[in-house]
Amino acid sequence: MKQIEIIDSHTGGEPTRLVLSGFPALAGAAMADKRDELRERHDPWRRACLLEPRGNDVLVGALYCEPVSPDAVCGVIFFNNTGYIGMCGHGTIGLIASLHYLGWIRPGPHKIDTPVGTVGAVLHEDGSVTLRNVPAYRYRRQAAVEVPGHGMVIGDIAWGGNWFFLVAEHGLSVRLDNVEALSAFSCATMQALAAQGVTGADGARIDHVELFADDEHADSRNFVMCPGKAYDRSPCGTGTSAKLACLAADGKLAEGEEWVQAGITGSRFIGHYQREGDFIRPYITGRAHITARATLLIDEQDPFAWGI
Ligand code: PYC
Repeated sequence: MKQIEIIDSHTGGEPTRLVLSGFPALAGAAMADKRDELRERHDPWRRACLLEPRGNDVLVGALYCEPVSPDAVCGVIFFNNTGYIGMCGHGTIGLIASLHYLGWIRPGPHKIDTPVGTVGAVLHEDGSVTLRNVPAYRYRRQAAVEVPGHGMVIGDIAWGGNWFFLVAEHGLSVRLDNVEALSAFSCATMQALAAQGVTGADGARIDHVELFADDEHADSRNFVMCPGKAYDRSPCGTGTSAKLACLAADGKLAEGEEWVQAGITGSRFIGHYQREGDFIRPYITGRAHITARATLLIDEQDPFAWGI
């Protein structure tokens, strides 16, 4: 049987499956080239690893790769139930916690190559991790989209390592007991954005929708819908980065000031930013816990060997 070595973790409730070995070797000088090769030539491996019967829709995969830059500890390609995502904040925190669990890294600063750029991560002595994300920015303020069954929805479009549509006025209760309605609304919004040609820069598809509400124990609570129709159980590292970019653009959060972002399950990330020209540099702190170390087996006789 084919074997895939994995470590599972969760960051604020959102799972990450780190693939240590077993996938085909990927050619390419840049992480984006390796990601494209995985997508175009070896996508069944993503499916086998993440989809049922071995996985589920919520899992985010992280393929451990050799670094492409001299000072990075590794490279990583993130993927989910439907395809590939540029960056993943909770996944990077899970990756660092997993490498620490293996004894491959020690507390301190580390660099990681991703398909959208090199990110930094500081592993603290208490096990928490501060991600230094790729530069983030708000692309459009108050963009409008007509969402069938809901009417006109207004939101900001921002890049935080993925493209986000951030909505403050939606009329929904942002609580765990309302995820069905939140999911239906955000999926409808994502479809409407695509259908009406509302995109990120250079026509990029907006594949995350983020809804906000007040929170008693944080500066804000969010609900983040990911591509593939699974919502983020954590506050979403790239989503919190996009939020920081909007707060900075609106002059609502000063450079270096702390922002506590709660997610729909009540877990929290702490963020701040530094200005870098027209961009901001987001820093996101969170914590991951290891949940399993295992070997996935692929039996070629199994009709569902490569996922459902
Ligand atoms: O934490 O950036 C994140 C993320 C993206 C998709 C799921 N989580």
